[in-house]
Formats: sequence, C-alpha cells, structure tokens
Amino acid sequence: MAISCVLSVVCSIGSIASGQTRPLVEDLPRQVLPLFRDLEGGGVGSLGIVGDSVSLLNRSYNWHLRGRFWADYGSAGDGYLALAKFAGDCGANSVGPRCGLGLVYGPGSTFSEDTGPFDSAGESAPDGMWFKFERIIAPGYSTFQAFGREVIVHYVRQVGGGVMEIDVAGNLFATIDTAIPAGEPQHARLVIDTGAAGPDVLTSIRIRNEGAQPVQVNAFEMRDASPGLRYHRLARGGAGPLQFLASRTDAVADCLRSLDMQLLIIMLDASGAELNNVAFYESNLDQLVSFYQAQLPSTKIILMTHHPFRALIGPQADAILRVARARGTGYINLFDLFSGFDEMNALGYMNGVVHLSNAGGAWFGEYIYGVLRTAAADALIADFNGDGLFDFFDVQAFLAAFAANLPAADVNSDGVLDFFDVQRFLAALSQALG
Ligand SMILES: [Ca+2]
Ligand SMILES: [Ca+2]
Repeated sequence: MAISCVLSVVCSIGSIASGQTRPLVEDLPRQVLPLFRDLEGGGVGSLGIVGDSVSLLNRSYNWHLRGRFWADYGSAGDGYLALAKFAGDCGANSVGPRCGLGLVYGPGSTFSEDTGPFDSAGESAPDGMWFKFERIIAPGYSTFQAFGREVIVHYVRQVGGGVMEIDVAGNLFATIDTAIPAGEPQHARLVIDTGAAGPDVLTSIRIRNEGAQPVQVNAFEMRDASPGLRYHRLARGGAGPLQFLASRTDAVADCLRSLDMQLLIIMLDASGAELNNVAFYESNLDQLVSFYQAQLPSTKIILMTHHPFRALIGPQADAILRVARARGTGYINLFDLFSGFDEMNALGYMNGVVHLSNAGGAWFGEYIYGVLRTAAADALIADFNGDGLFDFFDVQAFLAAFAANLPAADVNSDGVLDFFDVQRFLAALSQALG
C-alpha cells in the first residue's frame, strides 16, 4: 500500500485506533476497469448504487455523478428507478438534476414508503420499494412518464397476484397475469419499445388492474439505444446493511442480474441496532457484500463511506475498509475529506444535518467522478494487453509495442514515444497493482 500512497494524487490522511493509515481510496483501478473499458469503447456502462437517503434524494451526489458520466460519455438511459413515493418529486422541475419519473396517481394505487425497514413486499425489490394497483371501487390505475427508447417494467409474479393491462402512449401494449400457483415471489420483466427518439424523450405508460387481486410493480428501468452510462438507483432512506439483508431473495437476485452492472457502489452507514455496535454493522455489511458477490460474480464492487456529518462515521469508515480488504472490493473514504458537519455546512454543502445540498451533491459527485476517472486512466494503461488483469504480460506487451514504435505505446498521449511513456506505464501499473 505504501507505493500507491506515494504515487497517488489523493493520499492517506486519516488514522485509525491501531495506528494504521486509513486511505482515501484503495484498490479502485481493478474495480473500475470493466465499466470504463466499455464506456471508452463506445458501449454501455451500467452502474448501480446501493445506498440510503443520501443516495435516494434529489440534489444528492449520485445524480451529479451520473451527470458527469453523461457529460463525458453520453446517456444510455435513466436506469432502474423505483415507482415509490419519492419518484414523483424529482422530475424536470427539481432543483437538482432530474432523477425521477413523471407520475399521475390514480385510484387503487398504493406504494411503499421510501424509508425504513423492508416490508414483506419490499423483500422482492432490491431497494425495498414497490407500487401496487388494485380495484377498490373503480379499477386501479396510474400513469407514468418515463424517459428513453426502452422501458423495462420490473414486476413481481406471486401467489395471489392479479392481472395488469399496460397502455403505451394510449394503446394497449400487453395484458399480464402476475399470478403463480405456488412458491416464493419471482422477479419478472416486460420490455417496452417506446419508439422514443432519444434518452430525454418521455413516453406515457398507464398500468391498470380491473381485479381485486393486487399487482406489484417495483420499478421502471429506462434505457436508450445510445451509448453511455446507465445509472441504477438502488437506495432506500434510513436503511443500513441490516435492513438490506432482507433483500437477499431469489427475486432480488434475478432483478440485480438483469441490470448487467459492471460496477456496484455500496454506501450504507449504520442504522437502527447497528448504530452503536460497529461489530454488528461490520458483520451485516460483510454478509450483504457476500450476497452481491455470489449473485453478481462479474460485477465489480466499491464500498464507500459517508461524508463526515457525524463522528460515528469514523469507526464505520474503518469497518468498511476491513470489509473491503477481506472481500477484495474497492474503497472510497469520504469521511476524511472534511473535518465535520460545521465545515461542510459553512461551505453550503449541507441540507439539514445529514443530507447534501445541491452544491454539496455537485461537490461530492465531482470528487467521486474524479477518483473513478483517475483510477480508470491508470487501469486502461496498465492493462496493456486488454485481458482485464494487471501482470507481467502487460509489461511484456508494452515493451514490445514501445520497441516496435507503435502508437499504442504513447500512453501519455503527447504524440511522442519516449522515456516519459515508460514512466507513465510503470506508474499506472504501480497504481493498478496497489
Ligand atoms: Ca493485462
Ligand atoms: Ca508519449
């Protein structure tokens, strides 16, 4: 770790009780390589964030982070977004970046809270959030406005499930019976080609249920045919690892696999019974990471601490680092970037005692994008032979290209092949190897 500190743009400053150093970042190049290789190659990058209210609310860092990706690589769509309470509050008129769907609630429509422990229906959703339609007096229905060329309806097939009719732009598109005869709830998808001309074009989608048996639809996943980043918000207010452990179901695993994520960022601090028990928090986080790794073997993972809005985040930042090292994930430490709430608040970065203002969201989004991009720049150079590994064969491939005077060896992109390319390659490899 010492060499990565010496060469890194961001270096270690925090310290933990044992006297060891708590780095600001660790083991990122390996984690970001698949995402950025696809983006740099003109493909689709799929990024998810499992988080709490800090990753749920409008104006927060995640939407600004997504915006930075979109500015550099384009938008491949708005991704997975729960059809829950909050979705309607952050559309085009939000103070921050757009982060929602347009919603027109109709009768018979009920939906989960966007915060707190997962209820039984929420255990079939990766973020615990759901929307239900059922006939009460009149048929149940709601209309949504969704972005992009494709809308994937993520719904649940279950015992007692009802029949939904889905209209797209005013025309009946599909009638689906969501009932199964027995067994645990299952995740299912309906793909709608909206015909929309781009990622910023809205299509009206109306779901209705004539019957008394409820239909559960968890989310829309908005996709576009254009290359770029697709961001999936998988966050639930007030939830820590303990609450997310309730989402270790087959339905959630199938849903997560369908998102094709190259990178998953997990940003959960302690909540509930974990608050004053770091060991319990650490154990729960470890089990949650273990679940994601088992279900998503090709998805890279980064564990990220919270900003230092309260001192309790410090010991959790150490616990997160231990889990990251044990599980082989990356690590981003936001806790040591500021001295605490007062400093962030004086800078205008806070909205209340926990959440980020739009300015704070922009600052942290920019910062996180910067460390991801820096790691990606190193990774893309270090994996010179493009096999996803950093090893001696990359050294061999680089030296061969350098000796043959190939443009690919101009890794510092200054149009000249010289010693500085060798230096840049070795620095990138050193970073990548950590
Ligand atoms: Ca390689
Ligand atoms: Ca050069």
